[in-house]
Amino acid sequence: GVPASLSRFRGALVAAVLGDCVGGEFEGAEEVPMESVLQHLNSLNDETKGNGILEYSDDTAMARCVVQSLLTHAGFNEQDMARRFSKEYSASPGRGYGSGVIHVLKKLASPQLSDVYQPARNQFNGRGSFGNGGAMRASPFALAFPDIASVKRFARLGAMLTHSCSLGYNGAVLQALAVHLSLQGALDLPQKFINTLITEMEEVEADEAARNDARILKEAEKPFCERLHRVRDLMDRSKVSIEEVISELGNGIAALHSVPTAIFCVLHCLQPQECFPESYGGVERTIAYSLALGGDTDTIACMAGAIAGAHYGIKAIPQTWIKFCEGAEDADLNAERLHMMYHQLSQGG
Ligand code: R7I
Ligand code: MG
Ligand code: MG
Repeated sequence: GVPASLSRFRGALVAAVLGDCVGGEFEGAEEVPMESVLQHLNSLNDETKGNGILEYSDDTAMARCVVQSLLTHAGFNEQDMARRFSKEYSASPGRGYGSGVIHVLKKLASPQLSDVYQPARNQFNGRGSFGNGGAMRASPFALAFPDIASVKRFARLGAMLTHSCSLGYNGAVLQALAVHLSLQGALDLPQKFINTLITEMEEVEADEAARNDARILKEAEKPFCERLHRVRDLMDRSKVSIEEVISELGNGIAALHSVPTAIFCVLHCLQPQECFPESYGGVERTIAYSLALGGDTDTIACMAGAIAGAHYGIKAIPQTWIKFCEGAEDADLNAERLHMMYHQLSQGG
């Protein structure tokens, strides 16, 4: 496909919603047999049902706020984005938010608040959250800004509104970078794709705050780089079991245990495999595989969906799945608007 084509934008934003909606079924499950996954996904082909019956969760609710804010201001505005997060939460608090982040969202509603980054800094005894809530909504930054420096900068700031620990916001940077590269067609060369991510994250994690957090939390010196090396090692192997993926990369609610995992899901599913029906295209394989890992399935499938959707484009997404998932058609319309913003910014330099 053509780099940064409309089809890629639509694929990215729609597949993220699908991953969230269909992944909700298995969130928190310890073991998910592929058979159950395929059965669940097969039920989406029942044409007598549909009409948005699978609801989206916090992942999509917050991503929609990011999209609306970026479009309204033709760029990043932290006050506005923070206000949208808190409004969305108070309008629909039952979307499955993390138990820590709801305190931030409540504080962000206060009109007296002068520093919108402050509530996030107070989380978890002042170190900030390392949950994947920043990363799960980071994809739209890659669809709004054509230049890689802006993608990194604004994905980080957007995440810091709720996640001030570097292990949280750097997960958002990594997710946005993966979508950014995928939009350019970088997954045509998977080795180069992972190497580029490692090179970029080397620079991101050289930061003083990141080194400090890694030391305090007893992680590797550059935690995301270390995980990306594990992704590269697993990619090179001919057979990898689900158990190995979970033990090497994780499937949990921490950004460190889910963003590299989502990237692996995409890479692992680039080729057809025996465990999937022959009719499955790349987006279906990627989402199915993400669910079969269990754990934080909605979020891993949402992030993997965005990266895969940017690679395969909207043609790879079954229309019946779109019909079943709340917010998927909205995402398709928003993708068109983001595509316009991206190309306007890239012409403006
Ligand atoms: O990161 P967050 O928005 O949660 C996102 C997840 C996704 O899976 C969504 O689909 C939804 O289900 O929730 O919310 P946070 O509350 O910031 O973080 C999530 C959880 O990670 C917290 O409730 C904690 O259990 C854990 N956590 C931490 N635990 C100890 N110390 C996050 N940061 C810390 C920490 O610093
Ligand atoms: Mg969720
Ligand atoms: Mg989740």
